[in-house]
Amino acid sequence: MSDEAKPNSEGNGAAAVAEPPREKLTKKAITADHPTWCPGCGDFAVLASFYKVLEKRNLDHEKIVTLAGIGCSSRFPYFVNGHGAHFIHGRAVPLASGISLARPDLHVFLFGGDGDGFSIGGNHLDHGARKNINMTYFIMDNFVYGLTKKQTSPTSPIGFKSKTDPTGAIDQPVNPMKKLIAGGATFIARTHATQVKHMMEMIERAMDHQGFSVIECLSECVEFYPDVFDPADPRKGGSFELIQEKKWDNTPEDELRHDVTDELAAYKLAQLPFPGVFGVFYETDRPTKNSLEKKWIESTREKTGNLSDVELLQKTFDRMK
Ligand SMILES: Cc1ncc(C[n+]2csc(CCOP(=O)(O)OP(=O)(O)O)c2C)c(N)n1
Ligand code: SF4
Ligand SMILES: [Mg+2]
Repeated sequence: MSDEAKPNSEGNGAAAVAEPPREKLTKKAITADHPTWCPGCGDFAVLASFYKVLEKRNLDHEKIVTLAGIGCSSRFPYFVNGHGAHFIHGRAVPLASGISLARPDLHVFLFGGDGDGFSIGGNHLDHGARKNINMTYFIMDNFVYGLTKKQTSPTSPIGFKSKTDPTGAIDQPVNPMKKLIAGGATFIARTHATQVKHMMEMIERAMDHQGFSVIECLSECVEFYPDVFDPADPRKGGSFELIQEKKWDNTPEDELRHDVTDELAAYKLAQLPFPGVFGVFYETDRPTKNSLEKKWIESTREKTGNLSDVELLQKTFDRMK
């Protein structure tokens, strides 16, 4: 994990200019439209946690970008006063990748649902992960397609009755943690929308990570799949079991704790039956595409005599004459 916040360590090379003192970023400043989710929807708590993190970390307002695909959860950017876009269903990772690579100085946050991320966008998720493109992707998993009013999603459990499976789902669901580990994501965590403190901690750790960081958050759809996450909610009689991470303190109890850099140990945690455990499953340092591409552009510039983009374009046109 890097000590620096994501965008600044791989900035776009612009010369530093002294800036006037800034006003502190407040929830009021970040709040846009009133959320249109159903009363009680888990997504409200995700939004509240995100506001709190932005406020706490006092990010530069003009550098905050929130992006999303399509779904109830993907309405997220409407409710954040900042740069944002609500893009095509499942295609938010490519959009975020382009923005992240072109503007490494920005904080790129991506929000979406289980359908958007694991179904139609499943392939994009894998490629964003393997390329390790700098962004923080928050997946609000409610085990159902909410916006389109209750179809089976890739995370719906076997037996779930929906409009597409009136007699109960028969297909093996996706295991998000396993998919993300296999895909090559370099920061993978899991949280629950009823646990605001934990959600905030996961968002902060994800945004401090250099690379493709993903958080799966169990966020209840009270309309089409109520109470499904109660087994992990202590207020509803469930248990919210946290991953105990290694402290590397040479104590016997540390032997039993989880090493977040151990891929196989992460798989074992992902294998636990529902509702499983919560926290950071996996984190590794791998060069980001942002940094590799930057090096490649710089070395190409050097080889071409440090010409500007326009000069290079002109040279190409001249060659074609
Ligand atoms: C290309 C395309 N296919 C299908 C749809 C219809 N559609 C919109 S949202 C959605 C699924 C939403 O589910 P999810 O991503 O889990 O979000 P939720 O509403 O549950 O938060 C679907 C199938 C669409 N808008 N575009
Ligand atoms: S339909 Fe479900 S996911 Fe969509 S806003 Fe309502 S409770 Fe939330
Ligand atoms: Mg969903």
